[in-house]
Amino acid sequence: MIVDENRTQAKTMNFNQAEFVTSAATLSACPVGSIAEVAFAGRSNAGKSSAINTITGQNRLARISKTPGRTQLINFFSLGDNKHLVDLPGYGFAKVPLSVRDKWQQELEKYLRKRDVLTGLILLSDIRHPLKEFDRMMIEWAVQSGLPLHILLTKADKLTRGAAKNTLLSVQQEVKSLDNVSAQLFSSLKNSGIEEARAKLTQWLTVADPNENSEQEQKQKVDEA
Ligand SMILES: Nc1nc2c(ncn2[C@@H]2O[C@H](COP(=O)(O)OP(=O)(O)OP(=O)(O)O)[C@@H](O)[C@H]2O)c(=O)[nH]1
Ligand SMILES: [Mg+2]
Repeated sequence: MIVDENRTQAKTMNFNQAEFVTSAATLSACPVGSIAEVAFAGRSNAGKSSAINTITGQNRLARISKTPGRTQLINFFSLGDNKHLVDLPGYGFAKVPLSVRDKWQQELEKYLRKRDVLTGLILLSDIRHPLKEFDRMMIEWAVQSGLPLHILLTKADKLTRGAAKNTLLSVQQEVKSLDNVSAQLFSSLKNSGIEEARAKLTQWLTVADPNENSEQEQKQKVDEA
């Protein structure tokens, strides 16, 4: 019996048809009814918003900026079927007033701790400064929380192919012993790494879909009959 996973996954994940839903300043303002979401986290300016645009093939979906601290709210993008990609404010940006930053960090932390439909974290790290202190904290937290985490080493175009590969290998080496932590190269400028990132998102968001399972089960029953 063969279940055509590609067919069902392609049906679920309409990356190109992603739509902006809402910007939430607090956990309680996050959309109700979401059944699964993957959040994009990382230092300010790492390329989170750019990656969401690249993965969805839409240049202007998430706002990007040369000025760090551009994304100041928790932004939700729908992929249909109540599944979402979530663009988080960056951490570690010094120029935002402390009071504002504390508020973000608190809401960010609340979101990460309490959002039970969160099924995975994409951690973006500039390949020229991979895995700084906050990134490591995020990885440690994800592992402790049992949340899968996938690292995008962003702006891979800034290094030669060989240097980028070496950085990837050393990051992979570093996370090798951790459960459900993986890494890949990514460049929004060169549109590279898109398929690998999409595959990870599809895997996480499809597993979380009860309808998808029952659809597969139904198909299985038909095939077995
Ligand atoms: N060369 C290169 N530049 C990139 C890439 N991705 C993003 N950038 C640039 O990096 C800057 C920051 O990108 P954003 O996507 O806004 O970063 P962010 O992580 O969302 O930043 P905050 O919202 O401030 O946390 C922008 O000037 C982008 O054009 C990439 O793959 N290659
Ligand atoms: Mg941003």
